[in-house]
Amino acid sequence: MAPKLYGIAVSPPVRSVLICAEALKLPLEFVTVNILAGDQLKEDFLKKNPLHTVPVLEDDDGTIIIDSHAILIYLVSKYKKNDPLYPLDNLKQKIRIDERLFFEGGTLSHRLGNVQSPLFKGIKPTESTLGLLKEGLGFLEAFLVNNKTKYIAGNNVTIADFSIVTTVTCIDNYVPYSQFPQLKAYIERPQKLPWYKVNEEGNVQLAGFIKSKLES
Ligand SMILES: N[C@@H](CCC(=O)N[C@@H](CS)C(=O)NCC(=O)O)C(=O)O
Repeated sequence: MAPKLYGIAVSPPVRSVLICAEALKLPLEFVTVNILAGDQLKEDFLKKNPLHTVPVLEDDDGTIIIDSHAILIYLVSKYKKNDPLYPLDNLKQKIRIDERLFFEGGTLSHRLGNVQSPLFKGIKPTESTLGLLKEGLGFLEAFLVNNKTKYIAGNNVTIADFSIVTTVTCIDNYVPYSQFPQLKAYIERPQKLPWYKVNEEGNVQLAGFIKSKLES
């Protein structure tokens, strides 16, 4: 049985997992949880994930994982062990990927959430929350400038790119990444790869939603 992925395509972390499945050619059973309609607060879903966030992965043996970064690690480690996307057998490369994933979850997504969650409740971003988001993009620019790599954790695509690309293309609606030259060049690289199409539809839908909220 294919693992079940609970989520909705407008969510960047859900899209990072969809991209990973596409890159691995792994079939997933997609179960829509419409967070815009409050489905994530229903009792059945809260039993799976008390944090009421998507994505959630439920594997066929009952294993439940409630964080996109952990899901990315799990899928590659289980279904394509030691692939360059997440090489368990190469500690130095693996730890760089982990570091970028923790940065994405702990800093970048967190700062995006501080802009986006209030906006969805009708509260516009402030100079301060936008400033922190811009600083977050600046950190990515510094990683790329300092390390001179083509991708965010080295010179090949890894699961860290799946996570960073979906978030940065969403942040673009608030703070354009094109003002950071290395970041711009980096984000354009995966856009040419076959799996990138998975990011597009949900990203466009979310952009429309953000625009309408910013203009209301
Ligand atoms: N750290 C989590 C964050 C997931 C997250 O914040 N998801 C948002 C959508 S992008 C969500 O489900 N929000 C609904 C809610 O908080 O009720 C991950 O990467 O999986």
